[in-house]
Amino acid sequence: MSSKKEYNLKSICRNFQLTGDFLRAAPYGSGHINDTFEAIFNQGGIKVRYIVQRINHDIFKDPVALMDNVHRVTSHIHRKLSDSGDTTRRALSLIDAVDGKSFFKDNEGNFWRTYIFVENTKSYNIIETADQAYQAAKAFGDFQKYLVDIPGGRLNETIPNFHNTPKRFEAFEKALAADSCNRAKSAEKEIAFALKKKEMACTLLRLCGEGKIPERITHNDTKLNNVLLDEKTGEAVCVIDLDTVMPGLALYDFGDLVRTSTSPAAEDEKDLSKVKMQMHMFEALAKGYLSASSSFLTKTEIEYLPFSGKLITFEIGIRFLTDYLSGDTYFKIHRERHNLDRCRTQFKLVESIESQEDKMQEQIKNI
Ligand code: ADP
Ligand code: GN1
Ligand code: MG
Repeated sequence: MSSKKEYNLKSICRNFQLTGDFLRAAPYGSGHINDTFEAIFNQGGIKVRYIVQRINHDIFKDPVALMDNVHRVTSHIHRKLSDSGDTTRRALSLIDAVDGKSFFKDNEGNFWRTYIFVENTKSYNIIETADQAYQAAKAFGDFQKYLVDIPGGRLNETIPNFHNTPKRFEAFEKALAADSCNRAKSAEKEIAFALKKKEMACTLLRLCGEGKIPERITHNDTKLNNVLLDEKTGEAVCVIDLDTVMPGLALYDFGDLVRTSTSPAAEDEKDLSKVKMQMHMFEALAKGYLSASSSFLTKTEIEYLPFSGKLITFEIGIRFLTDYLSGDTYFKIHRERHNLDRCRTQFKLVESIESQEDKMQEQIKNI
């Protein structure tokens, strides 16, 4: 859903422990879920930026539990990085609200949070070089590694069944049966594609049920623009967008990296001939991810790395299609049929991965 609502950022910022004079704030980034702003303050003659976000509470039903996770995860990683001298660039840092909480709830029931702005970095919507793929995958691998020993018990599930592909498929079938916006006719090819591939949906959950792959703490939204790379050196600096950090499967994270970091086309590219899984990007992703995670991954997890790319791309494709059929109530859209365009690129990529799966498997063996 596109959100056009205006907020008084100056007054929202007053509720956080921010020093200096508020100068201005403006929408920032290209996330599909939250409302993100950069807020600029004058601190002793220097302009300092913050990221101020309104949590989408239609999607995240329990923002307090979510912020509890974010607080635990960021504090834990800060402790691990405490000797680096660079903690506030290497991990997200929350600015407390005036009352000491990690969020502020406004009169309309909106939940807000503020982060230190991680400067001199860039986030990419489209992968450009193999080194970026390596860096991004290494960063998410390190992220999983840091969280292996997070204290305090199981993290809250901020969206239950987030990567439960069979449940995602059921939701698609329901939206199709209802066809509440009369859109199924305009997506016949995509619907047929999804129905034909239904079978693969349950693979990872089955392996998990059989005890072949374990539950871990995972990020669950590892798309390329959720990691900030140093704008000069290109090194991965900071993993962001922690709303979905919760118990999950390591393969969900690797799969979403394959989805977002192997094709040279945008997620919503209309020219499908541009959409393809590029082997050299996959190789870089696998090397980067395994450089951080090979110490803890099981044999089966490693074996299913190529498959995970296909599955997660299929899953997100189904989610875009479901949202298109249901009238675009979940993902922000910026043009007509935006979700259908996004679905098409995903399904094209599924085909591309499928046609190269054997080679991808070979690649993993070589690494
Ligand atoms: P969404 O859940 O809507 O995707 P994100 O948390 O990913 O929201 O933030 C949206 C964008 O804002 C990111 O893609 C990134 O470009 C930018 N961003 C978020 N947090 C920071 C930060 N602490 N420093 C710099 N940029 C950030
Ligand atoms: C959303 O928040 P953002 O834009 O990083 C979505 C992901 C999808 C992604 C598709 C909470 O991610 O699951 O893979 O869009 N996040 C949520 O681009 O649903
Ligand atoms: Mg994001």
